Amino acid sequence: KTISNHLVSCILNIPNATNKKNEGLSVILRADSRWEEERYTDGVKWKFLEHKGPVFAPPYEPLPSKVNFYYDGKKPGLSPEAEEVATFFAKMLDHEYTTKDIFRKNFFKDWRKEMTSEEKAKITDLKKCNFSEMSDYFKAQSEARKAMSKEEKLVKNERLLQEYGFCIMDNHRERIANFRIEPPGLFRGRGDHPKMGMLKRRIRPKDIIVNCSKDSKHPQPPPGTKWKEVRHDNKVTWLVSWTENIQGSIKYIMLNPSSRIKGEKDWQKYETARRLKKCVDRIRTQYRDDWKSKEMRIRQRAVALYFIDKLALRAGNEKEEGETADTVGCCSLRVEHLKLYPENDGQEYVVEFDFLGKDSIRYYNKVPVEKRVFKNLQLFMENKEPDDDLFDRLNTSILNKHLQELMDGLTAKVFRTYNASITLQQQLKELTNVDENVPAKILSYNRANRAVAILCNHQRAPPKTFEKSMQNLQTKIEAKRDQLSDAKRELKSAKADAKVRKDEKSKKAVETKKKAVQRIEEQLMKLEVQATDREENKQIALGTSKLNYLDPRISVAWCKKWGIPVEKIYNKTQREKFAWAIDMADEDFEF
Ligand SMILES: *[C@@H]1O[C@H](CO)[C@@H](O)[C@H](O)[C@H]1NC(C)=O
Ligand SMILES: *[C@@H]1O[C@H](CO)[C@@H](O)[C@H](O)[C@H]1NC(C)=O
Ligand SMILES: *[C@@H]1O[C@H](CO)[C@@H](O)[C@H](O)[C@H]1NC(C)=O
Ligand SMILES: *[C@@H]1O[C@H](CO)[C@@H](O)[C@H](O)[C@H]1NC(C)=O
Ligand SMILES: CC(=O)N[C@H]1CO[C@H](CO)[C@@H](O)[C@@H]1O
Repeated sequence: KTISNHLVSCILNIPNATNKKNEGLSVILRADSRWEEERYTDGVKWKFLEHKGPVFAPPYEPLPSKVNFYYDGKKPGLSPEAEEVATFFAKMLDHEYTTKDIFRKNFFKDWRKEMTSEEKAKITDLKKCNFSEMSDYFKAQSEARKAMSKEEKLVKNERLLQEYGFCIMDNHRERIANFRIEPPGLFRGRGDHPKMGMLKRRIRPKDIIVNCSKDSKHPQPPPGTKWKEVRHDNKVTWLVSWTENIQGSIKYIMLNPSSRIKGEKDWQKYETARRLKKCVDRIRTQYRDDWKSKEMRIRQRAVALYFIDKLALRAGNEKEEGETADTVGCCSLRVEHLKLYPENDGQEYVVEFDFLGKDSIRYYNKVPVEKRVFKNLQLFMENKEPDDDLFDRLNTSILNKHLQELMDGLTAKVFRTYNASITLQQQLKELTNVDENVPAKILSYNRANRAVAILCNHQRAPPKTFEKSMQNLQTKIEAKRDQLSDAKRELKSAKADAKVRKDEKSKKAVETKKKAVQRIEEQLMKLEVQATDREENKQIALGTSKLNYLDPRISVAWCKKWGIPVEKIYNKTQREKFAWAIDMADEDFEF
């Protein structure tokens, strides 16, 4: 690997690399070996793991006595436990949640559990509770925090980060992703979650399971407390775990995406997609044959697979627990989600899809399909009611099992990753123009990205600030245009002047003015490209595909090939996540 590779990793991987000379050196050494080290077998993830354990949420600070809670116009006073839970509600008072019946009911029920029996007897109706003084107090506090200097906040965060934010895994010092434990509060959940408003309990040392190696310096619990358990399991990658009380799910503290272990997982994902590239022709031939199968279950499976391949549909309904919205995936499509348009003037066979996909995002698409698929769909829909399953002989587990048989590690997601990545690579080849300057090339890059995001249905409502920020940009462009005409006028008069005087000084003045015009022209062009980019990006969410479906090596290779700084296409978080690709990909990488 070249020195430049090392420098890139050095600059990208390490906070404050520039002002920590010694550390910079160790980083260079690390970057050298990180992605090329031997991997363990038998599911072993590490041989040595040492860390400091989690950072707990700060303890509850009781309210000053001047801040009161009112019940039915009186001041009942609250025990510290009941007061703490009341503050969670007070902090959310301006939020729509606190007007929702389920939220209020769940909160009140859990709050009462924290009350003394006297409080319980007195406080029986949430409607009679007045939290406004508490709420005002927290608003004032939050203003005060905002006023606290940025410097102070940075120093505090940096200190915690240095102490708790890193672990030693084998020979590397790695960033930990989420070493702070979330403070207690009220559960929100997505959409109309039936558990919203419930009390999310404070996590204490006795809830915590620590994982580290036997021969490491074990993390110490805060004085006077004990961990629930200390384990030494090197077949898992988490450092700390606990069970949260709302859904009963296990939470983990893991390494940052920039770590070797996460990078490796990401890398494997894209390698699987590259393996699909090699066998996708065989898979396609097979499912086309299966459209003619005598067995209905095989025909249904083959049509579903065609949708997954061609339309990048998800396999099943991956619902969040408690999500009540009626969302579906390929296997759970119902007759009502499809409309068939038979031969328009003997032309095409068209299917119209309209359903709610993951996160309740509407999927709408009207696509031509092959005749055999169309005929099969007609058959599947025969004698069915609108709310009957389209694929009555298929479910997600059958489909996933079949995918596994076709290729080791194959899931519906792999088709998405494969198609998104290969499409990006093709689009980049098509759209990048050798003669363009850097801003224009970046515009081409973003356009290639948008083509992929549209393919994956990653759309969004235009951001609320869109019009305003667009206006600001237009104002800047106008100002730059004025500046340009001024500069051109000055150049013209300098030229006229030089013609008369014919001396060295006036010739120099012409050169200077010429350069100024050029510089302003470039700045103007940059702004105009930015405006085009923003306009085209109005309804597309680029982040999801960039982060989850596009092999970062394609982008890194493109940057290296055209001399575009990686920072222009990946922000800091993304550069950390893709450190492995930035290190590994050469300019001639092909997906
Ligand atoms: C809540 O209490 C505040 C005083 O802290 C008072 O100004 C306000 O009117 C009360 N709100 C209601 C709805 O009673
Ligand atoms: C990717 O998906 C699009 C949209 O369905 C399809 O037209 C295209 O053929 C696919 N490309 C590859 C290489 O699979
Ligand atoms: C899927 O279908 C198979 C065969 O009909 C059945 O054994 C299995 O339990 C089903 N799985 C689910 C999750 O419904
Ligand atoms: C980088 O972009 C992602 C979207 O992909 C965003 O969520 C994140 O906040 C950004 N990070 C920084 C440091 O700007
Ligand atoms: C390598 C090692 O020490 N593994 C231990 C990890 O912890 C589990 C219990 O949580 C033990 O069963 C393993 O032996």
